[in-house]
Amino acid sequence: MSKKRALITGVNGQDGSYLAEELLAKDYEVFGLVRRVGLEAPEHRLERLLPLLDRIHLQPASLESYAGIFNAVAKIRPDECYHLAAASFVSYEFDDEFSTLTTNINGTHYLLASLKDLVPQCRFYFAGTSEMFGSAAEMPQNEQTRFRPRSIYGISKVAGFELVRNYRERYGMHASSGILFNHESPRRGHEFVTRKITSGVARILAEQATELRLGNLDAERDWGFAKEYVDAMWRMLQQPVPDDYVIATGKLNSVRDFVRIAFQCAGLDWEKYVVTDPNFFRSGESVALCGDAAKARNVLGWEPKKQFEEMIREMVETDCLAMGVTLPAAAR
Ligand code: F7E
Repeated sequence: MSKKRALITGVNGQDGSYLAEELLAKDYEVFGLVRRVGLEAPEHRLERLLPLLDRIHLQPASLESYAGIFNAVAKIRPDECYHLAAASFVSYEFDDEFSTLTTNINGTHYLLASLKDLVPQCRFYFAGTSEMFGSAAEMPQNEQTRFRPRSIYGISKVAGFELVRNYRERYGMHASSGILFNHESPRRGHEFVTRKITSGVARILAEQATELRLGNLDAERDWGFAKEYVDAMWRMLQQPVPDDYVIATGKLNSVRDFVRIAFQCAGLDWEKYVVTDPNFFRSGESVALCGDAAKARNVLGWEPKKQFEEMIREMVETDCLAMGVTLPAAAR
């Protein structure tokens, strides 16, 4: 039997690289959509994919071009498509909200329309987000909770979510959305607070920095482990019927909690190093969102396993290793 073909957009991101690994381990043929510049300098732009480059196929295409997406889908003819690519940093939105909206909405639309015309039986996953809940009126949030996005990014994702539902209902496509709460790992981008903290700890330990500047330490998030969250994506596409699922841990922690544990892992007292900086505060951000993943547990058999502390330690250790420093024995 021929291998299943999976297409991943955003394959060089945190989630894309974990998903590519998982699908290769399941014997899929994996195709990743990347920007053309990525192919010019893979060692810089496709860093997370370096160990996989000889086992996956990379297809250059821009999410901003319908023709490019259509041609890529026509060439690959995937059995499963995981649409992870997006402008995803919440607080950039006010720098270029027009581009966040157009890229995220059109990219999703181009992909769905191409799949419908070329391979309508292809199963489709859309990366929704807890940012769609925004200032949600209830806690915790589940699949029935009304969306009230508070960011342009959240609005673009609500539009994508509705496109997916529309293609599912109107054209009978097997299209599902995951509503994923924050998920982190040693592969997280440095602009997000968790990686900023763990790499900051490593720099301080390596004596390359003396402080770490952060925004609101009281902000709370439901943080899970990214590798487990991509497994939930795959599970959604193996269901007989498409549907939408919240993926979350159901536990809230503050940025301060994350900071304290990360510095503790390095045997350091965080209060000596962390400086709050108004430049990193966000106005009108989402309230503390906390997910109820009961449906994913019951239908997909999915549940989060890695503990918050364990994930932070893994992130700190990886960043320290990259800086050439080891954690002090007492803190290990
Ligand atoms: O912020 C606070 C910040 O940028 C987390 C994306 O994957 O998850 C992510 O979005 C919290 C916020 O992620 C700093 O105000 C304090 O309350 O790591 P973040 P995010 O905005 O929650 C959702 C689910 C997505 O879908 C997104 O794509 O931390 N915070 N001080 C800070 N945040 C940053 N970045 N930098 C700070 O210095």
